[in-house]
Amino acid sequence: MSEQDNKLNITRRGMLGATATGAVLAGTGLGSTLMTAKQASAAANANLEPGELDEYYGFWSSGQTGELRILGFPSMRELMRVPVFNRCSATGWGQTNESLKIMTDGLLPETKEFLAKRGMKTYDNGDLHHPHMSFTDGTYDGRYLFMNDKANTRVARVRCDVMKCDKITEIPNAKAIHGLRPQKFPRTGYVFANGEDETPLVNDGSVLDDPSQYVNIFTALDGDTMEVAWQVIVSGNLDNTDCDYQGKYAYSTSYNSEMGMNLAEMTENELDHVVVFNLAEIEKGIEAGDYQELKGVKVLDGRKGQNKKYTRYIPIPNSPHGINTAPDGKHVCINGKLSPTVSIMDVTKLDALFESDADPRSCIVGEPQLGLGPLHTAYDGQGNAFTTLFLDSQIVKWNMDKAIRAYAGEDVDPIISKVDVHYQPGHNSTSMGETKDADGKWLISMNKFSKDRFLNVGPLKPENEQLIDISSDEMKVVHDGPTFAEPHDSIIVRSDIVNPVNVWDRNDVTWEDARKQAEADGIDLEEGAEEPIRDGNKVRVYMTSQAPTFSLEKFTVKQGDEVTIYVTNLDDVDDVTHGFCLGNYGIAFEIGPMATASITFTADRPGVHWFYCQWFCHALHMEMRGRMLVEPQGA
Ligand code: CUK
Ligand code: CUA
Repeated sequence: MSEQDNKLNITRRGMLGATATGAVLAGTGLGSTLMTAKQASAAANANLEPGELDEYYGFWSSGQTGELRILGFPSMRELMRVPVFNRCSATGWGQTNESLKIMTDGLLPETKEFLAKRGMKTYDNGDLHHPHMSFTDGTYDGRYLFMNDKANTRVARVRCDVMKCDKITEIPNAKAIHGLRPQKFPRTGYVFANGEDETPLVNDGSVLDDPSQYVNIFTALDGDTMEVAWQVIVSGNLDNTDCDYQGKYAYSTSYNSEMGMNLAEMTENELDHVVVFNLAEIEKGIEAGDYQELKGVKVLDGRKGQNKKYTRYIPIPNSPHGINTAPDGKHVCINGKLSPTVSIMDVTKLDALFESDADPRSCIVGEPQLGLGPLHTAYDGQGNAFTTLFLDSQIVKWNMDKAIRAYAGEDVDPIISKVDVHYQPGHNSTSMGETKDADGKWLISMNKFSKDRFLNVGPLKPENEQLIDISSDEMKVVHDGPTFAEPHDSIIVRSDIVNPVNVWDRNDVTWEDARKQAEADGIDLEEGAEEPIRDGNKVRVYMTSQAPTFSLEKFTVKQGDEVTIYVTNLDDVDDVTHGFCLGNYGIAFEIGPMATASITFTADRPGVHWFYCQWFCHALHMEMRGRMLVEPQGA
């Protein structure tokens, strides 16, 4: 669509929508008082006509579900679920050799051993809070999405060309990766990841109930290789993290500066802190050899009181949670959680902290009181900030410049307006809001409780994600979106930045191992083989799929054989995905257009076993099936 078509389309949609909304409201007699024309037209744009496409992609985490979700935004239509740390019945994620390679390659040797004893190859669960896209020059570049697993201390990457996870790295030495952000400038670059839970640095049981010997770990990964670049030991539990637009600093909120082990101890201090990481100094420290090597990673000491140039600790009230860099490239909001304040940090004042040992609080230039339970802040790119108030169940819109002037003594009120949300918001996100291209159109409030907002589905309720029009000072809730457990965070990315392919490239690395094995067997993956290749008790079955048939209508193996089935989908056609489901063997997976997928299992059930295509692909989809004949042992 040309830009002009796009404009025309939006105008037409806006006008039609506004008329329709107006008519409905006129019937209630409330039309003019409830909505301004501008708001009505924005609301209409959120409800797309059938066939219309969204202006943004939304990338959503899913908390303890462990997957990434893709939404069309602002329609809030869920478009796709991308399995990452979880298992997926539809796609075979966690079953296919290709996905297992991704899920296991980056595990620590000790974890592989621990899991093997439980008969597992990888963890079954994950807790994915923070999805963020790779950056170039301060804005999204459409290459990758990075995300954390708090449950099992991992960081994963999703390729934006195919929207599949391609790397998962378990982080050594740290525990419970929580806050995560990619480097904004000059590019990603580093991916910063916070270890939330404190443990002994060498956690082998030699130190147990002696919290004085516990530490926390901040990790920088290389976003290109997904290997750990370095780690820094810090004091206090690391919560959320962000970084500047200059490529000089990363910073993490830290609650529990007390290093307490229970609630009373953890919340004793009025002030906790933000830890600032000086990237250049850390790199110099590594070059100078000022580190210890632990589990193959260079670990520097950045604890409080070390007086080294790696870190600075800035006192912040009280158990701060979210930390968000503003699109102005200068200010950072630190959300007080137990304090009704948000602290504004000026990144241009950080150099002085490291160079002259200035008072750490000298970089705080504003600290407005906004309401109860500030957790996260988003931006409109016009100098305004939007902060979630968990306890007040509100979003507050406020002006950063006014907050800074008020802190300097001027009599100005930074608060512009508040809107009720339903209920208890955690994260919020604005369109392009965590980049220098924040556009100030939409805000999503990710509310932890929905209570009475939807039909009752039993004691476990969905969450409620509310779409808010922020194009004027008065914020307007225009849509309620129920979601299953438990997205924490989201990003909203202009659709022109994300350009996935429709069909896989046959040279994709995903099935490199399958390709090598086929070559060794003298088989072309794209041709398949008429008979299984036998190699002792290992049997390899190569087939292709083309709607509505598999290239093999049957194959024979022996009971006890270790069977690997490779399926290559030759349908070079948009949206023709096939599936391979082997009945009563617990086997099922997806094969995208022009992809290869494979699975390995022991054929320990003799008899006739049907396999079928489990992805509706053709009018004769039901007929797309075949038999695996398993000869009984000793036959
Ligand atoms: S944390 Cu969940 S509401 Cu894990 Cu991003 Cu703040
Ligand atoms: Cu192939 Cu259904």
